[in-house]
Amino acid sequence: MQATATFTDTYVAVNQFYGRQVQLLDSGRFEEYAQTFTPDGEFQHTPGVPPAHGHDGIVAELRRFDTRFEDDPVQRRHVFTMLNVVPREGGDLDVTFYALVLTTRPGEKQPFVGPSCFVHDVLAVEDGQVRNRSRRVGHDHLFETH
Ligand code: SDN
Repeated sequence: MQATATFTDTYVAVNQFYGRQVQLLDSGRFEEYAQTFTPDGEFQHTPGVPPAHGHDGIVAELRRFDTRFEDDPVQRRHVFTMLNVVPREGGDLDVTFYALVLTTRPGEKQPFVGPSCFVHDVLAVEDGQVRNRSRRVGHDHLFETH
């Protein structure tokens, strides 16, 4: 992205970033997913689970979470929608959006849907590169306020 990026440029860049990022996550490429965060990036995917910090911490947390599917092969897809991109003074972006997790099991045409999530990201845009400084995922069924 250029220094003179319009809001439309920014919105498109954020969408493209999320498309790449979520496909890394859903294909189990956790190292590459972690690299989409800044080196000191913070990631909390579930309220009550301590946030992971840094690339190694994020990979470790995703591997830990993934062990629940060791004997239960699934294809998970995180579907992001309703992006609300709010630029901050200084160039970071506050982004809030909805995320639905679809879980499909072999031979089952109908996916399981859930959790339904409300996500708050802080994105850094540096040298045209978008990265997460932080990601906090709220789960609707826990009925917490955002
Ligand atoms: O990266 C995300 C996630 C995410 O990683 C999640 C994980 O498990 C690993 C971006 C946006 C939303 C999410 C949501 C989740 C849900 C969470 C817990 C679960 O699936 O039970």
